[in-house]
Amino acid sequence: MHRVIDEGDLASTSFDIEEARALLRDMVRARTFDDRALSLQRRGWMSGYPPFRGQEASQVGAAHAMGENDWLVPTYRSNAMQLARGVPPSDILRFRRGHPEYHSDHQIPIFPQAVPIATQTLHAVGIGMARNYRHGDDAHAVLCYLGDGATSEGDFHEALNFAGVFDAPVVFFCENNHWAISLPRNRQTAADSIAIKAEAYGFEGKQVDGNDPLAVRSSVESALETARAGSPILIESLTYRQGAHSTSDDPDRYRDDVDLPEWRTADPIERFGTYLREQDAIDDEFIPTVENEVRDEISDAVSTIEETETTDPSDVFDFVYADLTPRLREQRASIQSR
Ligand SMILES: Cc1ncc(C[n+]2csc(CCOP(=O)(O)OP(=O)(O)O)c2C)c(N)n1
Repeated sequence: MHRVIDEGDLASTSFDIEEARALLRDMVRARTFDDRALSLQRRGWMSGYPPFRGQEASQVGAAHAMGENDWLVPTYRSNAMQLARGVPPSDILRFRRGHPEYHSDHQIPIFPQAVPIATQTLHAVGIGMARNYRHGDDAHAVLCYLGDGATSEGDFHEALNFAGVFDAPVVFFCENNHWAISLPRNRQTAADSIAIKAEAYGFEGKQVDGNDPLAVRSSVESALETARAGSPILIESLTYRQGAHSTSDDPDRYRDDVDLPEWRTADPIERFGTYLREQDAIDDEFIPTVENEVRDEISDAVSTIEETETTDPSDVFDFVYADLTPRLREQRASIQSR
């Protein structure tokens, strides 16, 4: 298990100061995006949003470990990771406004966000197996994001089993944020950890302090090397979902005081920011400056989307049924007559 870096100084780690600053910058950028997305949802700009507050170190640390050619297989919760990987905020906002495709011309190897739980684990193994068939080399690995709740789905077990048997170069990056909507981690599995599950499929599983971006980055970097060399691996990143599951959820209904050690629930930005200030790696202006830049970036994205959007509300009827049911036909007609 990678421990929290709480003593010694940055110079004694393998991280240079610029990289440490870049990690903090991307964490602050992600949080500023998250806050803004929540307020946009509250004013009806998009129908729903799943916040990731508290999980920035875990996601940004993992994104920073990825090589240019590594595939990212994300979910609805991994927006911090996608931003840090280079997906423009405007693409994520557009997606949440109902546009299924990313529109920018960026060339990042990335799958669409999965919303059905754990289905993406099978897609990730498929990408990994395709790499083996096509190249048989160590060109790239696949990083597959999933939540703790996904580990109870059959797809998860099928994916890990196939990955083990077919040497799929996949890092299963399980972000254990301790909740699957209202279900706490201790009701998700009776196993001591999620990482231990990898053993049943014949490969390594490890835990990392998901609130420490340096630890996550280092852990994922070595996992990606393992995967590129032909062995899957499971990482359980221990973090905490500070907010609601989504904008349709009220966590006060199912959780009171947090019964977890402080290192697990500590705010990752406060913690890493304090650490970098103590190391004289940043000054007091660093975080507010990033926040202001990102607020401007998102305001521009929102204006551009509003100016260029061509959504027709009746599109929602087009992609589920080949033949609409009578009731849905009526609803579509009613929207079109407005
Ligand atoms: C196959 C499937 N079953 C149920 C749901 C409803 N659902 C949405 S999120 C969620 C909980 C997922 O929890 P976890 O995997 O821990 O991820 P987190 O939301 O905490 O990131 C559930 C059950 C779904 N989206 N897909």
